[in-house]
Amino acid sequence: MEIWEEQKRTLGPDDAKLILKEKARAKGFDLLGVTSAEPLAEGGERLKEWQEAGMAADMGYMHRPVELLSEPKRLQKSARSVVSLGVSYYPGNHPENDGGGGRVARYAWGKDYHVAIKERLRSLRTELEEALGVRIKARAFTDAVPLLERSAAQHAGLGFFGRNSCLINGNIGSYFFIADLILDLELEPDVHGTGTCGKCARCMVSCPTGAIKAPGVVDARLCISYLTIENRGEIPRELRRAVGDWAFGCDVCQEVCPYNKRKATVSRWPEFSANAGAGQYLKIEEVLSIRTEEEFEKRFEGTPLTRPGRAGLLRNCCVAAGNLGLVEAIPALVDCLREDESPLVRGHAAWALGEIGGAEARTVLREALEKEPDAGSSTEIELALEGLL
Ligand code: B12
Ligand code: SF4
Ligand code: SF4
Repeated sequence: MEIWEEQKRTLGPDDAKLILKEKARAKGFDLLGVTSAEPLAEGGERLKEWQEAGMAADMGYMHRPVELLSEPKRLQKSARSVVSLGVSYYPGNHPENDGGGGRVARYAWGKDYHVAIKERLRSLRTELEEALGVRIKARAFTDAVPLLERSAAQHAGLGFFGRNSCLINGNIGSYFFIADLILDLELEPDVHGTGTCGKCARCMVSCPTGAIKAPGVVDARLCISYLTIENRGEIPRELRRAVGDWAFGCDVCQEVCPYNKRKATVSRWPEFSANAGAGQYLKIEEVLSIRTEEEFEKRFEGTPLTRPGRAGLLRNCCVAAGNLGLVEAIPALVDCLREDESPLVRGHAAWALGEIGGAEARTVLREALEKEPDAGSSTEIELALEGLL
């Protein structure tokens, strides 16, 4: 132990970083930068304002004290450096939605990134220990631990904050995950990332729900990504039409971004390609027919799509079906309305039937209203029927 401590002291912070950079590149990471473990002051202030404005919605983990999210030393007392890594997940563009599918955001086409990235992060840390001959105390994570990852990554020079609040890198755009290694090793810090959106405001204008309230400020309560992934309740009626065909996440504010149009290059990780997971579109009728948690877990195991849970994903597919006017989905929606154990699913199925319309939808809704035990779902059915008159 003491020998290791001695060796650690003699290491040049630059040498260690070079070795780390080489190894990270070989593991498939596209970006790497270092920042000190000092508090992320500006990010913390912005987070506080965001929380106070209610923009964190019902995400319990985003209501934690600001210090917990903005001070790396709270996560690891001995922390001296935060290594921020970027990995492109860009799997290409969506083909036209000719088959009437539920659209999946690009980051979720393939395997669960938490698992894929963490495996490589762990082996990166081990290889670094071997190369440097020192034992390193580290925390390795992506999107799983309370830390303002975008702020840390901007400090580490990975990019700048776009008006859509995403971190943009001048060479690869914004379709990349951020991963972190908090180390008890002194590494040479990089200069903070710089860049600018210039006069562009395309993301703000294009956001379907108006969720980008000010440059760099996204109100999660309105964001389709929140509504379809983190939200456990209903998708507010007034927002449903704006959700369009998105069944999981949303990419609009990144699709319109000129940095991505020019710079996005396809990920080198096979785990993130469409054929490694759920892919570009969900078959709406197939998802609507999933009745048990076991069936749901089996179908989406190992992908990010398990996050909203069975009822959440069926809710989303109901909304997409309604917005697509998907007549083929009527039988599956009718089954949801009659049989699904979740009032959330029954209520959204009623809404979708109301949107698609037609004599069959009206008959089924009337019949369902007589049997519906849940007050919220009954209201959904009544409103759907009113819209059909
Ligand atoms: C909560 C959360 C969400 C919420 C809220 C998003 C939000 N914008 O706050 C929801 C569910 C909506 C969401 C959606 C998405 N998310 Co998300 N999310 C997170 C999470 C867990 C925390 C984000 C957070 O701290 N929000 C609080 C606000 C206050 O922080 P912020 O928006 O990041 O804003 C920062 C800037 O304002 C910055 N800042 C500091 N100084 C300055 C100065 C200026 C001038 C500006 C403009 C900004 C700025 O400080 C703030 C704090 O860091 C992070 C992981 C993590 N632990 O960090 C992933 C993360 C941000 N998400 C990610 C992704 C991929 C997405 C989606 C693209 C997924 C999708 N396709 O559906 C969308 C993008 C939507 C969007 N435009 O942000 C990636 C982003 C990678 C990147 N290149 O930016 C992250 C980093 C996960 C990861 N490890 O890769 N997400
Ligand atoms: S992810 Fe979609 S809904 Fe959320 S801010 Fe971007 S464009 Fe708006
Ligand atoms: S679309 Fe324009 S304003 Fe929005 S993040 Fe990209 S460059 Fe910035």
